[in-house]
Amino acid sequence: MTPSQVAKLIHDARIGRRTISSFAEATPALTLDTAYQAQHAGLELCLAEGDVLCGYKMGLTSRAKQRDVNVHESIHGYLLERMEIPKNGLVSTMDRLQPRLEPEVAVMLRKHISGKDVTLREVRDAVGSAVPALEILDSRFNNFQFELADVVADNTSASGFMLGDWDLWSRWEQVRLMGVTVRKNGEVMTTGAPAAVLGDPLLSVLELVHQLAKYENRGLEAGMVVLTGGITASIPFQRGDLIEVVWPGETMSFRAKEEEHVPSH
Ligand code: OOG
Ligand code: MG
Repeated sequence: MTPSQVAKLIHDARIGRRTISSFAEATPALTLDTAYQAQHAGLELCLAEGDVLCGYKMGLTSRAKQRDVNVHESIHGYLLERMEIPKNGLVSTMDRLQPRLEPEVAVMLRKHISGKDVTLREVRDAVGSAVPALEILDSRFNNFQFELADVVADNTSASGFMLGDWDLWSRWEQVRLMGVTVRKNGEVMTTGAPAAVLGDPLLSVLELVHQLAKYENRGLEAGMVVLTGGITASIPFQRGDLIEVVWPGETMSFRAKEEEHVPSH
C-alpha cells in the first residue's frame, strides 16, 4: 500500500465510523517514514475539505502512556481547529467510536521555531504560555490494538482537545511536580504529575521540533498549540459520563453528550 492509499483508508474509516485492522501487521515493510508520509497525506485530505491546521501533539511521552498501548516510542500528530472543544461543555460521542481521555499540559508558541539542532533554551524562549489541557483520543483500530506505524498513520489517535485558562507558564518550575487528578462520575480514576512527561513537558516540545524537522521538514509557527502528551494512562468514557480533570488552580470538565435518538424511518 502507498502512503496515500493508507491515508484514504483511514480517512474513510473515520468518516464511516468503522474500525480497520492493523496494516502494519499486514505490511511489515511499512516504515516510520512511510507512516509519517501517510499521516501527512491524511492532513492534506482534511485541508482539502476545509480544515485548518492549528498545532501539533506529542504522544507516548510518558511510561504510563507507552504501557497503555504497548508502543514504546514517542510520536507526533497534527491538530485541526475543529478538534478544539469548548471548555466545560458537552462532548459528542456520536462521531467517536471508542473515546478515551487523557490529562496533558499544552503550550502556545509566540514565535516560529524549527530545526533539528534547536536547543531547550530556544524552545523555552519560543513558548509564550502554557495551560492545563485534556485530549480526547479515538482510534481506527479496535480497542487501540495497533503497531507503531498504524498509530502514526492514524494521526496518533487525535480526536479532540480542550484548553484550560490557568497560567502554568509563570510557575513552570513548580508545574512538574503538581498533582493532577482525573475523575469519572465523581470517582478518582487516576492521578499524576507533569514530570511523567519526559521529566519536563518542555522536553516534549523540543522532541516535537526535532521530529518535525526530521520527518516533515517544517517547524512550529507563532500562535500554534502543542499538546505535550498524556501524563497518565488514558481513561475510556461513554455517553452520559462526567469527566473532571482537577489541577490545583483549575478544574476542567465535560459531559459526554447523550445523543438524541434519531429514528431511522
Ligand atoms: C496514541 C496517542 C498517544 C499521548 O498523549 O500519549 C497520545 C494512543 O494512545 O492512542 O496522544
Ligand atoms: Mg495525547
